[in-house]
Amino acid sequence: CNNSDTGGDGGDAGSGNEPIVLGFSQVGAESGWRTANTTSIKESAAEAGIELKFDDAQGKQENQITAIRNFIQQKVDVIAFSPKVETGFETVLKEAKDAGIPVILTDRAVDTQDKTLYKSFLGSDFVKEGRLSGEWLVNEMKSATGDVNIVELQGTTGSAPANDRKKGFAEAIAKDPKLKVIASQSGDFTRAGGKQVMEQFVKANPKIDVLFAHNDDMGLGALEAITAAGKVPGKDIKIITIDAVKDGMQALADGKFNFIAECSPLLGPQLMELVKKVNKGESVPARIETQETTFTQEQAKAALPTRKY
Ligand code: GZL
Repeated sequence: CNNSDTGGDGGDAGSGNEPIVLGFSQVGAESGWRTANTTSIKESAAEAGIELKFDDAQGKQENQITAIRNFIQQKVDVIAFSPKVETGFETVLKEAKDAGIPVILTDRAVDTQDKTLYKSFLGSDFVKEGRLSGEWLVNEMKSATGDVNIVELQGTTGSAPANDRKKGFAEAIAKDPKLKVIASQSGDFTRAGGKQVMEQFVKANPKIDVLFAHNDDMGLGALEAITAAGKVPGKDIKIITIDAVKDGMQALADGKFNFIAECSPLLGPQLMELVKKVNKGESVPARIETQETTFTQEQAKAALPTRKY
């Protein structure tokens, strides 16, 4: 039962007999990061003995809203989800609150004033990831002469990672006026999107010195466009990405990428601990940030053999 239920048809999970029922709405399967995140959630639920109702929204916000409504109808004990975009979830979150079902946000945040609509946010500081990416570039280019032309592949339009990574990166590179973002467009966090937009960037901009991609997958897609244009990735065009999934780390180790800021998808274990606490009505931190690091080419070579995802 959830923390306000008195043993209704939500089962009496509180007595420890019935498993806790968790409804989880996932964004989709757009990237290697997302796949690793889904695996972490499913495996952790099984290990924790939590009954998981998992819905893949296939990249559509309306499917997430429908899934959350279904979870409410099914009277699950706890709802968790990764909101595709920051806005448009307030109504359904109010419905969950009115139904007495606690909600946990994972990975991405919603932009709401009403902080009572969810119990906790578990995920990364995306502004910091963007800032670390920009700081690396400022240092890398400190002795460069003349303008450094940067193109930016943004993540999904309206998503917290896209908004915040862009913000953090821009703040960091503002320290050096020769660093200029000459083009910035969403590739929707996918390889196909990264390739397609980078093809346009290369056509329209004869001098590109740096690509900043909001995730590895768009950077990997962009590699095809860069080599097709006869340029050497990692040398003619330096590439900075975020996530540090295996394929991205391999590209970094191979010298095709130059720097990656890590964003951990392994949120499952911490999520299940939060679910148990919230189900018992225990108080939990409003925000829990994951521990992350950054990688250079040499660090990627050293880390690859033991990389979990
Ligand atoms: C970040 C996550 C982003 C990843 C992308 O926490 O929301 O979505 O950086 C993924 O790879 O698609």
